[in-house]
Formats: sequence, C-alpha cells, structure tokens
Amino acid sequence: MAFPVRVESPGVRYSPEYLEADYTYTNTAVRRDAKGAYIATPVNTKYTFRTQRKVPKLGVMLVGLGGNNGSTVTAAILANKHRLSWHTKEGLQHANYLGSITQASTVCLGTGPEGEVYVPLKSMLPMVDPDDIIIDGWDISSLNLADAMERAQVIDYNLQVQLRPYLEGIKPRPSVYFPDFIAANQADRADNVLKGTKQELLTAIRRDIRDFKDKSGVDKVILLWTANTERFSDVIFEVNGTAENLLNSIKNNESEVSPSTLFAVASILEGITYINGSPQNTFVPGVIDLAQKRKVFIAGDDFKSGQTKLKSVLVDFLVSAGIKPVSIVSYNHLGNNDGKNLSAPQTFRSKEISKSNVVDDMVDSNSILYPDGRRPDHCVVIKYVPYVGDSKRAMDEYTSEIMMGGTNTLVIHNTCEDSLLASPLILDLVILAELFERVQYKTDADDEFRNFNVVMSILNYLCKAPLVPKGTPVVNSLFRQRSCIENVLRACVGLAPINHMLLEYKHA
Ligand code: NAI
Ligand code: DG6
Repeated sequence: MAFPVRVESPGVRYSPEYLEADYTYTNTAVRRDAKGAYIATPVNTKYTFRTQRKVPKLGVMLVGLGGNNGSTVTAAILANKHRLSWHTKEGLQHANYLGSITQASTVCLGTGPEGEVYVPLKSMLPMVDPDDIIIDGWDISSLNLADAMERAQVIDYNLQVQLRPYLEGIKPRPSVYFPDFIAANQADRADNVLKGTKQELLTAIRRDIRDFKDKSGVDKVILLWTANTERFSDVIFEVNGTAENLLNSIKNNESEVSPSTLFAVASILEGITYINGSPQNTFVPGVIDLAQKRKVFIAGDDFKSGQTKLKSVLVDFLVSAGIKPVSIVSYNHLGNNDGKNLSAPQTFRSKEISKSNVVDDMVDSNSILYPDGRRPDHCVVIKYVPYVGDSKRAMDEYTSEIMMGGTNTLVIHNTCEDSLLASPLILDLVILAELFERVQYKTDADDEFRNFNVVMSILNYLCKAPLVPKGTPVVNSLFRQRSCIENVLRACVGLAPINHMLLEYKHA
C-alpha cells in the first residue's frame, strides 16, 4: 500500500482543493569576463506551486489501439484491475506494473531515525491509478482487442484466456490511413479506415473524442500515438509552418499533412493533451504553434524503452567518467509488426534519426574529450526477422579511448519483449501528463498562477527524441531526466531537491 506523503512546513498549505507550496529555486548564472574566466553567481527565484488535489477519472485514447503496444497496455491494465494471476512454466505469475516509474519505482523522501526513507514515486502527489484508466482508440485494423492481443503474441496464453471476455468487446474506431506515410507492407491490415477529405477526417476524429468522453463518463481525456512509425513530413512554411497555414492545408486536403499530425490537431482543437510515442515529426511547427495558441499540452517523441534507454545511461557514465566513446554501433532485429513497418527505408529513417541523436548532449558537455566537437561514429541498424516476434534482440558495441592510448570495448546483448517495456512507459506518460496538467506555479514576477510550457519537457525521461520548448537545452541523460521528474515533484510539495550530498553523515 502506498501511503501519501504529507509535508509539515510553514511554506506548505493544504486546502480541500489545492496543495500550495512555497519554493526557492536556486540556479547558477554563468558569464565570462574579459580574460575568459568563468564568473558564476548564485540566483534564487521564489516560486509557489499549486496542485489540484482531486484526481480525475482519466480516459486515454490510443491511436494504434490494436497494435502490440495498444493491446498489451490494455491487457495489462485489465489484468491488474481484476487482480488476475496465471500459471506459466515457471510458476504462478501475478499481474503487475514493473517498468513503470510511477508504479514500481521509489524516491528518497529524506532521512529518518533508521537512515534514508524511500517512498513510492506515486505517493509524492495525488496521481491517477492505472487500474482506473479507461482505454479507447483507433486502429486501421479492425480486430477486436482479444484477437489483437492474440495476434501480438506478447501476453502468456493462460492470461489471454482470462482476458478474452474483457477484451473482445473492445473494437478500435476506424482510423485515418494515408498509405504513403507508412510502409506498403501495412496495407493488408488496413480494413478499418475512415473515408473523406482531410477536413472531414479531422471532424470525424474530433467527433470520436467527444463521443468517448460523453459515453465513458471520464472527466479528462489524453490522446497518445502508438500507431505505426510514419515517414517524416516535409516541413514547408506555407503548408505547416504556422497554425493558420496548417489548418488551411487541412482544408485544402494538402497531401503532406500526415495522419499523426491530423490526430494532433484534432486533439489540440478539443483541448486535449497529445503525446507522440513514435519518432516521426508529427509536431511540425504549425502543430506547436497551434498548441501554444490553444494552450494545450503536447509531448514526445518516441518511447525510450530499451536499447536507447541503456545508451543514455552508458554514454553518460563513460563521458562523465572522463572516458571517450569514439564508436557506438547498435544492431537490433525484431519480428513484430513494428519491425515489419520499419523495414521500409523511409520509416526506418525516422527511427534512425530518433535513435541517433540520443548521445549529443552528453558528448557536447565535455570539451576536454571532444575539443573539436567531432562526435563519436554512431551507427543504427534495424532488421526485420519475423521468427523472433515481439522479442527484440539488441546488440551494442561501445568503443572508447581510455588512458595512454588504451581502448575499452563494451558489448551488450539485450533480449526482451518490446511491448512489455513500452506499455509501462505509456502509463507513465499519461499519468504524469495528467498530473502536470493540474500543477500551476507563479514566481514573484507573476500576478496569477500559470501552467507549465505547453511542450511538456518534464516527460523527456520517457522519450528517445525529447521535444523541448524553443531555446531549451535537450537533455538525454537518463538520470538527469529522472532527477528532473523527482525534483519537480519535490518542489510541488515544497521540498528541496535531492542533492545526494548526505552531509549529515559526513560530520567528524
Ligand atoms: P504495431 O505495429 O504492433 O502497432 C501499431 C498499430 O498502429 C497497428 O495495429 C496498426 O494497424 C496501427 N496503425 C497504423 N497506422 C494507423 C493510423 N493511421 N491510425 C490508427 N492506427 C494505425 O507497433 P507497436 O509495437 O505497438 O509500436 C507502436 C509504435 O510505438 C511504433 O511506432 C513503434 O516504433 C513505437 N515504439 C515502440 C516501442 C516498443 O518498445 N514497443 C518503443 C518505442 C517506440
Ligand atoms: C527496433 O528498433 C524497433 C523500435 O521500435 C524499437 O524497438 C523501439 O523504438 C525501442 O527502441 P529502444 O532503442 O528504446 O529500445
């Protein structure tokens, strides 16, 4: 059982509606003097954070509901909600949410008489319980979710049998299918397709969102794309460079508006947070502009689930240890429908871009190792091997220069079900996005409380290619990203960041 955290401090106020916390954000401003020396000055900014305490009933609409991730996350929610257990060859297995930071990780709250006290991350602030999430969504494939789960070959058979009655009544809504944006090999599953102009399709998606909200009785909806990886859209100012141009392009049935961009626009026009779990550039400038104008949150891109997650730990470790990675080669093969779709060059290219930029910030942070800014060689290979199904194999070789001309080579082999890594991320994304919709802040310079930036970069921990507000540094390092989540949660309850100094134990 997760007991909630309650903070006792003069700067923290609980009312039935809100939790308000005064907080001093300490930063360091740096400049260089005429001789080139770095001049660092501490800067304190006073914040007040205000969090709505009532947790809404949350509905999540997945684009790609009938895919491996869509069917697996739905199955996992229902298995947990109904406390299902099943026999495997290893013994009795119970439903759980391993792999979710909100559900299965802890944070250090502080120190007690017996040392450090760890609490579940979800007990820091009131958050949606994943068991209570209502799922709906779209797919270009008409299979009901029980059959989709069977097709995915992810969930153990004995659990599939128990879940079938809950899942067979869930049928994805027909979706938008523009064959040019995904691999041609997806055509044979596209039997559940909306017809019409782009403007009519936009209206249909918006109608679906309202229909779901009305019929399910949820208080709030979040949309998340976990459909096929699309090719990148061309970014052309007249087509998608501003909100106005993009809306006009939709009216004019412009070919370069992708299905995912249509979903994002529909979501924003309905005032609903949109999250992109795939690598394509759904968030063309016109979408970001529209989100800013309508004050609707967006987040993405591409779930950071396995190989890339480890990469963003390993390269951070190497570079911060003063070891110089010079070559990173990442192979993977998988046999699920995602792998099949990525076997086309244009969709592979989207994934290649997303997987490749992940080391940039760490490399750029160390000018001792990389004085000329030349980055390590970085190669990403993905192959479709149907036999292995959802059990993705990832092999990585990291070669680094060490002291006095030495070479350090690390080789990693990772085998695991891709969708069982991605599903908990989907839950974290929607749970944290919902929470941060309820958080507002003001500084001394503000008269009124305001929301965080519409580009919800606090979710970057969960994303391979983090979308950030213009001018914001991109952080890929996994532990820096996690610290951000942990410390923003602490700020919201008026607690100082975790600094790992443990000074209280260092007294003589
Ligand atoms: P999947 O191929 O099993 O599922 C995608 C589903 O989307 C399919 O059922 C397909 O019919 C449907 N679809 C395609 N276009 C659609 C459209 N326009 N509207 C509605 N539905 C549409 O793939 P999977 O494994 O579930 O992955 C989903 C996405 O998540 C992919 O883009 C993948 O690259 C991305 N991803 C997956 C990760 C993982 O670990 N499984 C990690 C990172 C990203
Ligand atoms: C093969 O790379 C398929 C992809 O969809 C990945 O499995 C997915 O993006 C997860 O990637 P990673 O690098 O986070 O394990």
